[in-house]
Amino acid sequence: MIEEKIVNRLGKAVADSTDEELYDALLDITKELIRAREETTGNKKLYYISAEFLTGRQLGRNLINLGIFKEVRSLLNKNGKSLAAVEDCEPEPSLGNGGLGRLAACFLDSIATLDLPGDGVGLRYHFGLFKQKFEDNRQVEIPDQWLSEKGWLTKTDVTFPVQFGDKIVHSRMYDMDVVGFGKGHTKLHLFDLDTVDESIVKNGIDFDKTDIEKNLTLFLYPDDSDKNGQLLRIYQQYFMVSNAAQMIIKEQKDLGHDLHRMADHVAIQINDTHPSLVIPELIRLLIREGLSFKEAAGIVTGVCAYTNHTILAEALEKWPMDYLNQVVPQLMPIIGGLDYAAVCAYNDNRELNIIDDQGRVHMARMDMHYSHSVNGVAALHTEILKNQELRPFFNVYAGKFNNKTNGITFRRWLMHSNPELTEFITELIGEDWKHNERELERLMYFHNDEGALNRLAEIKRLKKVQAAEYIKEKEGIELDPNSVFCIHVKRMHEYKRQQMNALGIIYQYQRIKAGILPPVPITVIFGGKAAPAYIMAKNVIHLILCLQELINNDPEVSKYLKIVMLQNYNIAKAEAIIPAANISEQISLASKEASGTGNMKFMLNGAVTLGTNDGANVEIRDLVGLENIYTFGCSSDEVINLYNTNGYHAIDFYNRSESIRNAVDFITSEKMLKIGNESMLRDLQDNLKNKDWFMTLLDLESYCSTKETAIYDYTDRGKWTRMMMVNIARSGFFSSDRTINDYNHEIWHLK
Ligand code: 26V
Repeated sequence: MIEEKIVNRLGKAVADSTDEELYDALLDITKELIRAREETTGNKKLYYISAEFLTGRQLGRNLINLGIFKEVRSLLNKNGKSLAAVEDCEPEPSLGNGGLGRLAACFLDSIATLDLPGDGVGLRYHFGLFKQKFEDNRQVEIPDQWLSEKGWLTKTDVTFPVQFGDKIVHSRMYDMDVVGFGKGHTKLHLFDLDTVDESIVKNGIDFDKTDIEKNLTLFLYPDDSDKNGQLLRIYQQYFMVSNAAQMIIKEQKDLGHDLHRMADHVAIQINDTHPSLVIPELIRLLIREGLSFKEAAGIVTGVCAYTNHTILAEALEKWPMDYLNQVVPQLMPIIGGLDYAAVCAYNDNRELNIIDDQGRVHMARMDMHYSHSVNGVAALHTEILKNQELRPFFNVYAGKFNNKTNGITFRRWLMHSNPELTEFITELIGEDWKHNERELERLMYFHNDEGALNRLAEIKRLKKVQAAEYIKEKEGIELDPNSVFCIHVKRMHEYKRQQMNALGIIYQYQRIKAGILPPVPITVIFGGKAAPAYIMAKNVIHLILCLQELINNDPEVSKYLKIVMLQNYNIAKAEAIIPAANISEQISLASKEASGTGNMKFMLNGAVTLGTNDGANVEIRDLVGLENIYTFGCSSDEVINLYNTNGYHAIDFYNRSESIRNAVDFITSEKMLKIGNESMLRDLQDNLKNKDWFMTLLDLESYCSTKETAIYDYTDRGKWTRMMMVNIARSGFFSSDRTINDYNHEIWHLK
């Protein structure tokens, strides 16, 4: 049937068509098949509002969820074509920046799969985050031209008026179908403005920040280092939530639901603080519909739930009142009223005020007062929220706090990215795990079975060969599949401590130079973008790229050590390399990584975690046992105590340890200065010695010695493959289907 449809559409045989033509045809056919499926409905509907949806490419995902991936693949093969090559024609939507956005995409996949009525709501950014290029060993940002005439997004006639001060703009809604695995069909609604003008972007990613009608949805997280940048962020956020709120009210009215009973029919999940203005906006609209302020505030509290994704102070948004006054004056009386009610209720406890003494509006505080649920994203993270960061709120709202440990969709992160392992697992334990991931536990029967372990090792080796080919093609760097692959991919941030991995590389380099060789050659793969204004993160990229140049071109060292920093790390690259990992680097400063989700993807693909006791690593450790993970470094309690007592001084660690000194000094050695930029490398080095806010040197020695143990163990094939099998067997807990079930049963109560 599909072959016939393709031929009809293209007017020629599959074998005579180009990959682009086949992609275009499959796009249309797949969309048709999804639309033939009824949309999931129910008495209560969820709206998942998020500034980011890092959906990744859709063709493969949709074919898997429709259950026709294999058929299409063999149809193409039969005609001398490759589905992978066809999939490669799809531009990847650039609608997210990291874990928070990818989580939202996994959640949509699970919501549809569980056949729950729930849609995503966000923005249609023309150039997304930005595209990362490396020039002169530095990150350069350019617009990501991911949008095309034809794609998965469908332009609709739906439009809402949105008021910006004394101006009214008219939105346009675009929809993407989200098809579930087996059943379910929901939507992602992305709003835009027809007047946005891509031609105002000049010199990389610069543009006039004042012209809102032309710039509103150009970029995700436009630079906010000046006032106009911050105003633009508020414009974007309000535009997103005003559209969401108007759409929700319209849908409720269309269904004939009584707005007084909205909490019975609507759940809103606020994904971090970017959508927080939905609270006052929905209250404002309900008042316009004739409800009192008090009733409206009560209803909105019953509807809304807030997820916190970070304890980093700089990411907890607070907007100056006069900025809000300029962009959304209509919300100010509401926000003032909400603050007043909260202040009265809590006896002027200033820690609980929404508006602080400096006239700044704290978004997370508004969320906590006016949501019925507040959740963290991993067990440890939720405990830290309750006992430290949000303690004053926990004291008054203990019942609102709950944990929802993150998850990932196994459809993309195993079935699509690793079909070989998928087949093998199915051979061993049957198909049931695809619908109930906890069934992977059955793999424990095979964790001492030599035949099964050998097959597992062969598959890993195959994925390494494929990844090496991919990297050769995309980055021009040759890798040895017999080396141990250590992979460290995530946003560039000091708390994630890519700089610690780089110092570990220097330590290895110096040992090789001194004639102490590792038991197996080592490959370290990095990937990640730095925020354009985050100077120190860019310096870390520079350090890694300089090390890559130095080490890969040193014939004496490169036999034992190779470095790759992937350009423009994205979902497609993640899918190509994660299945090839032996060691999953999860080395954040304990307490700072709320959860991490990459750690789960690696585990599922049979990598062993090398990590701190942070975020979901703690839950991975508890599931696999200490003998199947490598943990190191200070605990979150110790780290929090160091912060509270000002007890950490990087320079003491530098002075006390010769190996730390040697590694840090090397950053500005003659060899490095020949390759890199002196001031960037020196700033990074000074920072490590004198500030090091994220305590790199604190855990450096413990990191290097633990990594040495892991690499040594890797040479014991029996031991290592057993660890791989245990990791895969215990990963079922991290399915986003489990996470979404928990959200549904404990927060949303849909169906
Ligand atoms: C905040 C801000 C504020 C300033 C402007 C740019 C910007 C961009 C993003 C954010 C939110 C950061 C929160 C975040 O991405 N958290 C990550 O969420 C993942 C999913 O829960 C979790 O696995 C990661 O550990 C956590 O870092």
